[in-house]
Amino acid sequence: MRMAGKPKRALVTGITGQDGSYLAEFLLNKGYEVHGVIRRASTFNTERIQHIYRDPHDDNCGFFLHYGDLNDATGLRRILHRVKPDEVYNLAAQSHVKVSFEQAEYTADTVATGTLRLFESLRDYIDVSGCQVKIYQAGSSEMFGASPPPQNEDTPFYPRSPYAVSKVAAYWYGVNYREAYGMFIANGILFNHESPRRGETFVTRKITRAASRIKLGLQNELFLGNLAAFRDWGFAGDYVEAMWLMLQHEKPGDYVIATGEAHSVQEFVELVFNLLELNWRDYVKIDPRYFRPSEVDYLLGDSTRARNLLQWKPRVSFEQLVRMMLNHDLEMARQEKTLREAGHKVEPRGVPFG
Ligand code: NAP
Ligand code: G4F
Repeated sequence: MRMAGKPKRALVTGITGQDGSYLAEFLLNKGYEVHGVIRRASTFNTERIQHIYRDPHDDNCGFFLHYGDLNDATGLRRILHRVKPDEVYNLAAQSHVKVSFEQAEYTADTVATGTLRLFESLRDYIDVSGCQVKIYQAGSSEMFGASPPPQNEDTPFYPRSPYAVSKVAAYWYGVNYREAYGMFIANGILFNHESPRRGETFVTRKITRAASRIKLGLQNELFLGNLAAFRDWGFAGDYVEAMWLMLQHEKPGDYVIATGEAHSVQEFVELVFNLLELNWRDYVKIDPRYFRPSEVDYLLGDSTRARNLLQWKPRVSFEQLVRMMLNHDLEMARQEKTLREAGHKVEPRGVPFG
């Protein structure tokens, strides 16, 4: 139990990811002490949290990072005992659906068994310390897979990738640990959410990034896979608020978080290129390499439960989201162009592989 006047303490796995960075910002703004789990990497992987990083030597720092990995139970246990969190947000995952077909075992080990490791560590920590801990588990609309839209909490799961199967396992570990041990575990079933911080190999960011570079003459084509799939795309900043709200509710539950509006990948492409006054058909080429062995055709969420019980609703519309991402990537492309024109040898960040 936290002493009166002390800030609440949150532990976030996956803090270096898109959602982790927005959630950390959100919790810091609410006055939380935030602890994040980061993986050791040979290059910096903290770009998304650079702007909120605080030197641990400063008084009242309030933001701390710990090396850890969902594949390393001993380290997780140590972090729990050191941090003594009030709330744990499990966002860490190998989160790319297409990659999960190439690295199925690794994906299962991180997404399914990794979640189990964390829950087991938490179970023991709660038992030994006597402390209450509220836990958020990052579930996905991919779990619905081939179930027809609209999907809500009562829709059967029909996963279509190793990633989705692993998320279903993690979801059921959450339900089971809630029922077996009385742990406060909330499963968020979040539909696709994007932002200027979205990983560059997810389709939305791949499109806004490439279209911006095409507009400025830095590249002249964009290779994509299946344009016919429909997704319910929202803004990541809105969705992290829902994660927090789930843990403020008196009872743990499972919640769909979605906008209730679906668009095809082709519609996303058309809107982006139209905003840039370009004809997408002149630049977009289909490369079967980006097709998935089994696809999820249509995701459209019904988030009535979250809207009623958590008073959550999305604030950013589809078009606002596209414009936000495009403005960011246009600015990046402008900076790249300026450097090139000044004679600097500049490579685009990363390789367009995904
Ligand atoms: P993301 O940008 O891919 O971030 C994933 C995070 O997990 C990164 O911080 C990554 O660290 C970390 N990670 C990966 N493997 C790990 C491991 N073995 N141990 C510890 N950390 C590990 O994903 P996101 O979009 O923020 O999504 C957050 C969570 O929500 C994920 O669980 C994802 O599956 C789920 N989700 C996302 C969406 C969406 O539309 N964004 C929708 C539904 C559910 P590095 O930075 O070192 O790679
Ligand atoms: O952007 P995507 O890779 O996201 P996907 O597969 O929907 O998964 C994302 O959302 C899930 C929630 O529903 C999360 F759980 C998961 O972690 C991740 O964040 O692909 C969206 C659609 C797919 O139908 C894909 O086949 O876009 C299609 N697509 C077409 N061309 C492409 C491409 N996807 C990618 N990544 N790259 C392409 O070139």
